[in-house]
Amino acid sequence: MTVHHRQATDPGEAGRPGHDWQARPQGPDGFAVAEEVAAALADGRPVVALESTIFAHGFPHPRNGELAAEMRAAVRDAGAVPAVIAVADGRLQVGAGQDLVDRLCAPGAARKASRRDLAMHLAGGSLAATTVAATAWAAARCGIAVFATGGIGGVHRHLDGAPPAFPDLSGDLPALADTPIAVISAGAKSILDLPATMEALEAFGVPVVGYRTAEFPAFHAADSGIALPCTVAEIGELAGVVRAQRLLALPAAVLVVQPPPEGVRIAMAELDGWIAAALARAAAEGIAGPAVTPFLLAEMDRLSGGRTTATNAALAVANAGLGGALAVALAAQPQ
Ligand code: PSU
Ligand code: MN
Repeated sequence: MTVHHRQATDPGEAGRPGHDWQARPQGPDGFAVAEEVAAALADGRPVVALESTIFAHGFPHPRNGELAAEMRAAVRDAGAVPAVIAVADGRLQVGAGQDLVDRLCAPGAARKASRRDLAMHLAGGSLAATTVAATAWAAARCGIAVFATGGIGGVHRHLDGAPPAFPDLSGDLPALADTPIAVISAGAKSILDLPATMEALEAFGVPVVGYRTAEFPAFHAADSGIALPCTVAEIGELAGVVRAQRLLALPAAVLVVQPPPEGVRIAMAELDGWIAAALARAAAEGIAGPAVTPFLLAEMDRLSGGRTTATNAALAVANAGLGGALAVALAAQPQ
């Protein structure tokens, strides 16, 4: 492991998990945990949570349903059980099957639920896809140690004029601050303000660990120019960091980042034009709140002739695979 600019410390013998959210294989109240997932959790076998907003709001139909199947397959290939999380039928569903995934993927069918939206969608019986914030929280609550996604939400850029009194800051950031789970991502999208996002992660106490990269990836691109505090080269080292975080009973997630696979990376210079155009259109159309991220992703897809979506799919599948490998390593040598 390379700890940049800091002295490496030995976490020592891993102890008991410090946080007081016990694994509850049957699921806490308000949850419906799929039998396969519940059985794996009860046996201490590896499970990887997957978010549903990436399918319902991040990809065009029908590519979204295919991606869901590919991500689940990548988790299985690594030796772990996938658990897609969503809100349906008045419950937090953990381990959604293809039927529910298909319902979520139908155009316009699902709402978007960040952590603060969960109660209203549960109470209202809505069909809702969970964001990074909501998925991480639900997974940790069920005792799932690893969650894989594409990119996390962050601090949105703002265009011209005076900055808003409070930035458009994704609920993902404060959720990562107090949700003990490992989150695998390709960083945050280059449509965001990446330096501000990294500052926020630091302020919120979220460790960011590069898997085979010393730079914070910019989602479609490998290079943001932002140096990471810590890099690991092997799964065992990564598992060591996650165990140390638990040993210390720290409340935050461990954010694991890896760049998109080599063949599908897009140069920042090429992305910049699409980003500027997408942001300008969002501003002109008055897009705000939770609609911003889905709008920008769809615009980038259109402007790039589908290239950003292809990159997004490839990195999401790669992250699911890395999540599976990490879950296997953690399960092999539990606390
Ligand atoms: N990044 C992507 N695709 C996505 C998202 C992020 O590449 O679909 C979704 C995730 O669910 C993330 C959410 O949690 O967007 C962030 O939205 P907001 O900025 O409104 O919190
Ligand atoms: Mn927002």
